[in-house]
Amino acid sequence: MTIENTNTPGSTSGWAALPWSRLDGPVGLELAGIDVRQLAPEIIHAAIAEAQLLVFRDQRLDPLALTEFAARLGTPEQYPYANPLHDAPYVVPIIKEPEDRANFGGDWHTDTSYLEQPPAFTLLLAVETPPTGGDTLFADMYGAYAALSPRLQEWLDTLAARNVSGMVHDSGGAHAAVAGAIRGNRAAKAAEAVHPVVRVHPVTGRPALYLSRIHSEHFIGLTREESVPLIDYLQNFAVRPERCSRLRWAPGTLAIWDNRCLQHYPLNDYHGHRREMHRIILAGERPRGLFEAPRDA
Ligand SMILES: O=C(O)CCC(=O)C(=O)O
Ligand SMILES: [Fe+2]
Repeated sequence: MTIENTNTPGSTSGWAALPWSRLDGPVGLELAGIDVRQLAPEIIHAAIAEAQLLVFRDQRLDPLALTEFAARLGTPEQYPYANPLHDAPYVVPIIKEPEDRANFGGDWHTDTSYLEQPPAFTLLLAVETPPTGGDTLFADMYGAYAALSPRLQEWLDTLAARNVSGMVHDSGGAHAAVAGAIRGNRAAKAAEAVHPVVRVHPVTGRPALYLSRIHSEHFIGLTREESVPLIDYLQNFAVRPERCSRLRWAPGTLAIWDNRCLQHYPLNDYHGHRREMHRIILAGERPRGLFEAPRDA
């Protein structure tokens, strides 16, 4: 079914007038029976601001159509650590073959937080899915921050963390095996960036926890040894089950998520089966904290 959209762009009634349901859990909105290309970008942006994650089913988007749709929502960027499709330079195939063991992004994270301007949104389209398994979990980083004690919040508000690509992408990195599975680009330059640990969302103005165990190396002004227990604590706290929604994919499922207020975790529970996704990232801004935390050391 195609829906002719006559809603006022940007108003809540824009998406609220569509057939929507919440995912089980605190984040995510599924919009049923819609060809995403019929929706005004303003409606999609308003819905993501509300729900952090949008899910559409049964989308028929070849790589070119996916790119065209993405370019209406934002500015597609090339992802430096994996090779795109030949004829669609912004579309990265994320493939796990039956014989592969590791999966791409296989731990809790927010995308590419070691860049000065990490992507605001990631679009992921399921092309082939295993008979069971291969779901992706999403955790609410507004909720994680809000659930911390006020005195810890106050301290974290002043902290910045150094986020480093090498913790994942170096040959000795935690996820080195994955690079093979996605035909990774080992020649990509190492990247690192210092970002506030509490990030103010540029659209909603809400504070969200912004760090991850696989990217955050240490807090500025603390040693790695001092930082690790706190990073571990915050990572585990952030992704407690009550903060998670779970997305079950099928071919044609398209997810669009906001990296500024979510973490995600693709489950690796389908060995022996193939899973293929097409991925595009959209440019974001430099993360802003509640105030300008120190960015050196
Ligand atoms: O395969 C997935 O479900 C998500 C992989 C991932 O982390 C990403 O595409 O950023
Ligand atoms: Fe990811």
